[in-house]
Amino acid sequence: SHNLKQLLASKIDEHNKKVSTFRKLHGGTVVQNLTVDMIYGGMRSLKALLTETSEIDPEKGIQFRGYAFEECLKLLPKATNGEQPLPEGVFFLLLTGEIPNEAQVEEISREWARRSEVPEHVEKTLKTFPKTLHPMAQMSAAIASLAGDSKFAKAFANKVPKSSYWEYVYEDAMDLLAKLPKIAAMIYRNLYKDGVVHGEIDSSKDWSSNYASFLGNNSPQFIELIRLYNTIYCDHEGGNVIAHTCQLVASSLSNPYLAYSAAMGALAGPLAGGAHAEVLFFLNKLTSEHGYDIDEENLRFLLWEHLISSQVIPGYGHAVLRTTDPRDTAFRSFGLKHLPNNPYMKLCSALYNTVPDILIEQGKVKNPYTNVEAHSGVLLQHFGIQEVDFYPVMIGVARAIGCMSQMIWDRGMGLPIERPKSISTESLMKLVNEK
Ligand code: FAM
Repeated sequence: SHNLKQLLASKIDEHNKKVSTFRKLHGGTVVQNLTVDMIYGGMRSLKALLTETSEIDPEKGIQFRGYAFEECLKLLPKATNGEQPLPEGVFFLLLTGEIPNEAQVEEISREWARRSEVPEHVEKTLKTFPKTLHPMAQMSAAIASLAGDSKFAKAFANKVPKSSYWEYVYEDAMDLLAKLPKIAAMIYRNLYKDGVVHGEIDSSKDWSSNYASFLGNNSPQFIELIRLYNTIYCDHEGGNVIAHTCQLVASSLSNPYLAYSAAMGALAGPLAGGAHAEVLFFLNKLTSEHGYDIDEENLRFLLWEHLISSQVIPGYGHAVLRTTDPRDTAFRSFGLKHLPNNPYMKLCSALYNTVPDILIEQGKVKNPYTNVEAHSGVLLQHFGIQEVDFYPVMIGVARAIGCMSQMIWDRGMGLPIERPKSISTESLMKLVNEK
């Protein structure tokens, strides 16, 4: 949308001036010491990446441009008769740092509807894939196959000035976000249903409404869940493998489609996108052996048994956060309101009241409270999305909001190609011995 792009142009300009002054003053300031353990430990807690869109606060959870998640739930515009924020609004917020008004959100909905058509070759390609090909591999391939239409790639070939790169990345980002719901739905319907995505895009509706109906469920509650889901998973600062992959690949000025396709490869890994399913497997295990109504004493016993066999309780604990994830609080209140009688929801509540005390008693975890995955899978199951292999695809649709916002800023700020220095164990030992 025209206005959003203009607003962005002035924001980027302003920000670049601020950064330039800051770097002149502090370019040589030491931020943090690097230890040997950080190098061997997946660079955990190494502050070496720049992400403007969001940041995780250990006490407050994810903050989108400085707004805590609860504030976003309150402040972001809702659909008529809806209670959940429209993800179009969080996209506006991540891009500009401002809470949009309803008209600004509406403009993005219209723009995404207008750009939503998926090229025929992508649809055909998806149809030729065997049903055994994992949905994430299909998603990655479908996104890569959009790269032929990249406006950024064309502009780059035409040697546009570096200062205008972001404008073309913006165009690709808008196109990609517009098409993702249909692509996800095509994968879903091909793999698990009749192979037909029902219904045309309705340009009077919001992004999530169209997405929900493509998936095959038009119910107002499911649409609301999709709005909440996309808002919840839109961004998670920059160091997670999805965002980092996307940023790394795009830093070589590869086009947004290829960068996001690579990010989908990262999300496909069980350590990244597998957690929704882990919670469901755990609930299935409990209920298949003990039914749905497990009394508290028995539940405590089963949880201890599980822990003693050195397994983790999925849906609890966090690497950074030190309190209940506010995003889980939002999922949980959605569940309590819309599916209070769902037997899994009841079991989740029993766990919610029991697990933290047990984890505290066990004395190992840094955070005994729920993370974002504690209820996510239960909610999707309730509305008929039963196929756990598909869950990362849904995260992939949502996370494009954050990854694309940041990519527009990466190019707007003219960030260089990523090229950290690697080191061998031998050289590292030598370096340490010389100290
Ligand atoms: N149940 C049992 N033990 C747990 C635990 C849990 N839910 N969470 C952490 N621990 C253990 C952990 O295994 C470690 O034990 P060891 O010292 O024996 O290795 C100890 O407590 C300290 O861990 P920590 O520092 O508190 O957490 P980490 O930063 O190492 O790990 C998680 C963070 C999320 C990987 C971990 O809490 C976990 O495995 N949780 C369960 C799985 C889960 O819910 N994953 C989804 C995470 C989600 F938020 C996401 O990222 N999508």
